[in-house]
Amino acid sequence: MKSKVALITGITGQDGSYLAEFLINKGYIVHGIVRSSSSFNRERIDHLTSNKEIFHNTLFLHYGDLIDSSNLNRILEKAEPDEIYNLGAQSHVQVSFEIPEYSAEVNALGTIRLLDGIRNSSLRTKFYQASTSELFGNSSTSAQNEDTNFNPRSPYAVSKLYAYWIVKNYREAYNIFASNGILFNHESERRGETFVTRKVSINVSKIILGIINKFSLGNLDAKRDWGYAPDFVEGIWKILQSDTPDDFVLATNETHTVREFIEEAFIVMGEEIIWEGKGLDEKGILKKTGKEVIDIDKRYFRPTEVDFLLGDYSKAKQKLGWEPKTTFNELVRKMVTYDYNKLKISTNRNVHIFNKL
Ligand code: NAP
Ligand code: G4F
Repeated sequence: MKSKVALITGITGQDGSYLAEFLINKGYIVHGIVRSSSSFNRERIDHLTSNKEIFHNTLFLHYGDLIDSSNLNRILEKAEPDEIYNLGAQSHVQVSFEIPEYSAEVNALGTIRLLDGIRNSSLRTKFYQASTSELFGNSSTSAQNEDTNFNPRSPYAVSKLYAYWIVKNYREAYNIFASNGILFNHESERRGETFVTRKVSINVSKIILGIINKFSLGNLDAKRDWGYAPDFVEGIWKILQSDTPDDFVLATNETHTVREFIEEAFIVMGEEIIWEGKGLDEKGILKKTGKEVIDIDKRYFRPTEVDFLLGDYSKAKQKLGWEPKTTFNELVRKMVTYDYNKLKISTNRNVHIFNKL
């Protein structure tokens, strides 16, 4: 039987790298779009590209960018995908306040460039759009589902709202199989290092290893519904295996503050953190030693914040048979253990080299 062909934008990112692995294991031929860069930006797919068997037969990389339609059209023509996963994005909420126009260019217009490429071709491809719980903003203090109102609170969220609606419009207007996955936060050992969970797992590990004394954070009271990226990647694939195109929330239906994530990260390392002070003067202190390990820096606060996210994934459970598998505590443990072990190995190596000098 002929293998299915998938095209992934954002293949070098957290989700793109897990999805590439997932699809290759399912027997797909995978094409991925990578951005040209002066330094190496394929670390997350290195294990795939360094496997000759995979790199010669099942994984094909193309230079490209979501801001370049002629290139995207050429890639569509060359790859002839059965499924397109549009995961590429300027995905950092805080950064989107600094580069709002670029964020819209990539996230909003990038999506229409792909959809229009499909519309103007003879391709009968399915299209997945990486929509986000950021669309909800502060619209609801109870669990959010596919019927909850949107109230985007950042240039990132507004750019993703355009993408969400243009997917629905092209589905209705041109009968394109296009679906939105409205995904709540999902994290992993491959999470970008400037997102709060990974920032915490790396810096807690560094503190325990004595590499740094303390680090700074912003709003500790924001609540997020945090899941594990590999679980969510399976849901992304299931969304496109459905008979009809539709929009689905993927979440864990549990919410935790940034503060709780930090507390759990220290627990994994056998430490307890206590909090002293208020607002910008708040400090995180290790109970055993009284050492200050966290302070607050106003640079990390956003002009407009999303205070509360909690997802109701009942529709995905019922229609796709999808459920998250990894609990909050397991997620924190996986991330902290990974970073601690990785840093420990490199610290030992550095000490070894230093001792030899
Ligand atoms: P990520 O790690 O930041 O990866 C983003 C990917 O997009 C990277 O491969 C990046 O390439 C690529 N990219 C950036 N600008 C591009 C451009 N102009 N043209 C083509 N590619 C470009 O993001 P993620 O966490 O995997 O998330 C995947 C998608 O899901 C994103 O669209 C994100 O907005 C959305 N989402 C994520 C979450 C979450 O919690 N992770 C939740 C909801 C929705 P480089 O490697 O070259 O930078
Ligand atoms: O980790 P974050 O930067 O993720 P955020 O803003 O929730 O966005 C992520 O999830 C979205 C889905 O809901 C995706 F669409 C999006 O692409 C991205 O993957 O921040 C989480 C929370 C925020 O409330 C932020 O204010 O953590 C708070 N925070 C506190 N201190 C911090 C920091 N965030 C970051 N990045 N860095 C800090 O020092």
